Amino acid sequence: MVSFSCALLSGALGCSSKTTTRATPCEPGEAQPCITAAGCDGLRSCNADGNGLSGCVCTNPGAGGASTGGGPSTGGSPATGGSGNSDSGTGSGGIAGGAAGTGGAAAGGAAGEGGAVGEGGASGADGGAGTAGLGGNGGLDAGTCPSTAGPAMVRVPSLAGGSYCIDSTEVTNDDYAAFLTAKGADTSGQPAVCGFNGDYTPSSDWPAPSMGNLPVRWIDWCDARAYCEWAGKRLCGRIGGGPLVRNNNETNAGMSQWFNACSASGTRTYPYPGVYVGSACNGVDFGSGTAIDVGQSAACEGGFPGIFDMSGNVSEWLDSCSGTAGASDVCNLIGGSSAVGSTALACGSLTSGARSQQAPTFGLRCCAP
Ligand SMILES: [Ca+2]
Ligand SMILES: [Ca+2]
Repeated sequence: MVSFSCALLSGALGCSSKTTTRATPCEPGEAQPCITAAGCDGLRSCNADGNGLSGCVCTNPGAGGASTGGGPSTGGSPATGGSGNSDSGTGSGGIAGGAAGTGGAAAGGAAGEGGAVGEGGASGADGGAGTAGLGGNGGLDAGTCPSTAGPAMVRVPSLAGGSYCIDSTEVTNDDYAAFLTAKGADTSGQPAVCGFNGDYTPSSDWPAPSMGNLPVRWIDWCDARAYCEWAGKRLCGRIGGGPLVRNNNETNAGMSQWFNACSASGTRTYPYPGVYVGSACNGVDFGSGTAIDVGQSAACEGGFPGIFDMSGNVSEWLDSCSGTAGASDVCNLIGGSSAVGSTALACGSLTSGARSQQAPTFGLRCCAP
């Protein structure tokens, strides 16, 4: 048997591991570019058993969803479309579109970007006979996101085929003030690593009158964790549950909730398509010099629709720490802040602080579940 490295060929030819000697067709969890007739830009991931690839997760809205049916066209009937629900993200119409797609070319719909915001129905209506079933999403139907407190959440697809929720914006001063009001002086119920944390109050610029929509800053890791828990959410961590492994999988789109959302499942360097745009998100080239109201820059949207300021404004705490000693553990933040430039504003840009550290560029957003 011939064995050769195909690392350099993987993008173009679909080589999916370091050698050709494997018995299985792909490596579980790995991502490969989509190649579809419907112009889908995105990725498909290897199934958990390594015996095949999932449907494509398209990141360009025009392409709708990706294939669950696959296979060559046999002239299927038009997709019937349907109604997507932009509030619940259930994308029921997307399912109809995807079903029609199975009769068409290899482009029917598992988890399309349209589905992420419940627009699957609209995309489904575009599916024509014998072409591609431009369905929305059948994969993002796992219910509504928590909405009891904090920013509205957006449901995004994971490469493994499921989905989860992430706050649409950084947590604001108003959001955080509600948490402090509800908690009062009660800091009980924290994990042992946060035993040092006897106060949830930001260490500077607080109270913050007339700055309600600015992102909360000057909070330590334990404050961020406690806020998310209070809001019925959690600090963004590993897809499927639990923390990330610090400096290991925080920028792996198949594992990291935050990075998958920012990078549109690993297909973008920044939350917006293409190369760095200094005027898009609030970094040093944006010109504000400090944090701005969350969602203020409409150009700083993505990697999935309805999510803002993943790049810049404030760096965001992750559930990713060096150990369990407590205050001295080092924990990572991601996405850069108003104080940094192009490279440090990428989705995969990590910074760090002690678990107890509070700084003017340290903020958060939450994920669920
Ligand atoms: Ca604190
Ligand atoms: Ca940010």
